[in-house]
Amino acid sequence: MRKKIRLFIPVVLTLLVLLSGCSTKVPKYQAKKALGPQINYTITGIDAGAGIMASTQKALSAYGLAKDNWQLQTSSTAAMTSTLDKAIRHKQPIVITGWQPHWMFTKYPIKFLKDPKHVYGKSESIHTIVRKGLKQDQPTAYEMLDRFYWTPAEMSQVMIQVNNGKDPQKAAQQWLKANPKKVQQWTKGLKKVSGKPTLKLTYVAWDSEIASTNVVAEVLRGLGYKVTIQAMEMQPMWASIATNVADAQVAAWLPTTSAKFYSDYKGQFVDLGANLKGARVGLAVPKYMTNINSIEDLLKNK
Ligand code: PBE
Repeated sequence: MRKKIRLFIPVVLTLLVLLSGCSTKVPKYQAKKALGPQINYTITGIDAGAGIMASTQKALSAYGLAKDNWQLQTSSTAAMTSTLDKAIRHKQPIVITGWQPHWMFTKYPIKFLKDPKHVYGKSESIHTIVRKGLKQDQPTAYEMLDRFYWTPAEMSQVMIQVNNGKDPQKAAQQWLKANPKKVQQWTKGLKKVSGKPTLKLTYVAWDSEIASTNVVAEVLRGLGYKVTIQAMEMQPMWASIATNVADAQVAAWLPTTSAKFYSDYKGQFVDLGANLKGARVGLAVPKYMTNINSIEDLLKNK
């Protein structure tokens, strides 16, 4: 008897959890109804400091969405992608702040919304930004950083490994081992430095920047440097380069996403140009939201 009860309790509890889950479930996406009320006029965003959040605030006013009750919810990349995951499993409506390169576009069937007013810019590049004086102080590191350039597909290979749980440094080491031609391009003719000079790279812990920063750090270590990498918010990252506290960052999404910091710190850093071209930033929705293809489609009377 006792044994039976012991078995019974977990079964009942599981059923209760399942049932309560059913009753609170957000309905599936209803293509024939206005989208706003289905999701409380809410765009699911990421961390407050991100450029995509500032751009989305601009989009809210540029497209008249703010007047239409729309709001942007601050969270984090991890929280946003898990909310997206849940919505997609239940075919629920959702609007997120999305960008590429990122594994969200390979893992989930999502699409960018058209941005006819180009609030998010047409296309973004990721630039390498170094401190003033690095060229004189550490010409080898400067040269390598100046050459560093890869494609969204290459960056994604590292990002996916990290998303699958691999340690970022290990993922970077393995990628470099598998891509000797790239390493060759970035380091050809550069002599290993002696005396283990130190270098500090700063970054924001977005998946893309975790990948690129670790790859660059490993290459510089191979050239004889003692490299530390430090994650921080976007504003301190730009400040760290401007005040010579750090040597370089490879995380500047331009011309739109990091525009504020680029102009705030203008003249206090050296822009080595794009290390990746073809990045993209905007709003995104699951592909099953077939009626929603442009930011303008979020409006009530659309
Ligand atoms: N992101 C990813 C960043 C840049 C890299 C698009 C989330 C942002 O500032 O919005």
